[in-house]
Amino acid sequence: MPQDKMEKPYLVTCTAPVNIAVIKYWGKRNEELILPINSSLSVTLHQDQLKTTTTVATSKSFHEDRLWLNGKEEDINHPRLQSCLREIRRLARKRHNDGDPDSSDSTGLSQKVRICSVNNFPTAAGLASSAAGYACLVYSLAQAFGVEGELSAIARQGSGSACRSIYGGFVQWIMGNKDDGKDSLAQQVEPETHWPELRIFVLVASAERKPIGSTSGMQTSVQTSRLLKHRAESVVPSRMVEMIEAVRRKDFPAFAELTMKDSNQFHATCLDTYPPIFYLNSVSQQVIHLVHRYNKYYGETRVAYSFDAGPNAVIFTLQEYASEFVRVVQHFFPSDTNGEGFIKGLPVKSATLSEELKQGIGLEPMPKGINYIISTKAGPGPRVVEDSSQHLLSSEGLPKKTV
Ligand code: 2P0
Repeated sequence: MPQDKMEKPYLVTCTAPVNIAVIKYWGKRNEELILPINSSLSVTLHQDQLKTTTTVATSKSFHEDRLWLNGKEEDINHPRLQSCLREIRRLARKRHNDGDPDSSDSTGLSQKVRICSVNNFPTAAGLASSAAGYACLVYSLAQAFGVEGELSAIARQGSGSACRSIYGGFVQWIMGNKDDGKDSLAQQVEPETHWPELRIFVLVASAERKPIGSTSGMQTSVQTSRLLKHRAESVVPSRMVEMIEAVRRKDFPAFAELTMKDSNQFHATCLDTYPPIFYLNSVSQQVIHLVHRYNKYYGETRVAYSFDAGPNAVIFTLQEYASEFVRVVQHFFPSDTNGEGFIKGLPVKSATLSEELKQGIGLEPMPKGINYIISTKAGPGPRVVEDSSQHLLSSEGLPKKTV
């Protein structure tokens, strides 16, 4: 082969999901290895609605590693990205040295990579884009380098919450106690098929960048909040046990109450941080009131909310209550686009609201408080995309025009 002839790259494309924690991770005991101060538990959201897609290309002709995110070339020398690349290459080398005949050949191991990644939702809108992003990166690199096995500890080194996006359904991140982090791993508690009646709605209040990123926010919390220390040591361990039980039993009221209490305590630790951190806004507060008044009206817990490092609410409910509650949201957050386009994702049946229910809730409507709703459910973990027309990189290893 002539020197200047480009060797066609090997391409692999994967997708990975977003996850929403119902027992929150907030605070690290080791910044570099990303080891948390408490365990956490999340629900993986369905990729039909929210996902990251990543293509990894390898070729002998590439002279350097390169990265494109949402259509823009980015610096590949980001320390966390480098940790993930280094760990995958280490595992691939180990597999090769152990003599696995299916592993990449030694020339494959030294090849440079090109990575191209896109989200189908706004980045940094508080929708855990780093979780889906790093889970997808690590899963795709593992495919490209022929690495199998435990990937959550590698994804964790990209972004803590990313380790939970390596699995579908209900997932716990066990904090571990080793200094090297080898026991700080994600584990599936139940698969996505376990609780088909569970419905999830993301109420998108704002698509703006969050004011304080999670990484620096949780650093300040660890340094200044005694409430966070109390939470990690004395609250979360028993909550994890109760939450796992509630999920296993499909006990919605128990699941819902723990979810709301844990979200509230996370935001309380943000307020206990000095200087304080505010992620909730007036729309978030209205959603909290709405959920509690709705549950009170029926005299049982039918709906729960959870908020991450931003003002968007994630609503959990059961299929039988879903259409009425969405109508309630539309009534109390009237919007210009209240009809077509307001609800994206899984269809929601129409429902009528009684005057009694509206009056029972008794809140002042907040026009345009919510931009749109993403209607979804629990979903599976990362997947390989078999259709080669879906690669984000061309056969020359450059982003396709559509990316
Ligand atoms: C969680 N969050 O458990 C919590 C709840 C936000 C609130 O994990 O520094 O982006 O990359 O490990 O994972 C957000 O933090 O932070 C987060 P790093 P990450 O989902």
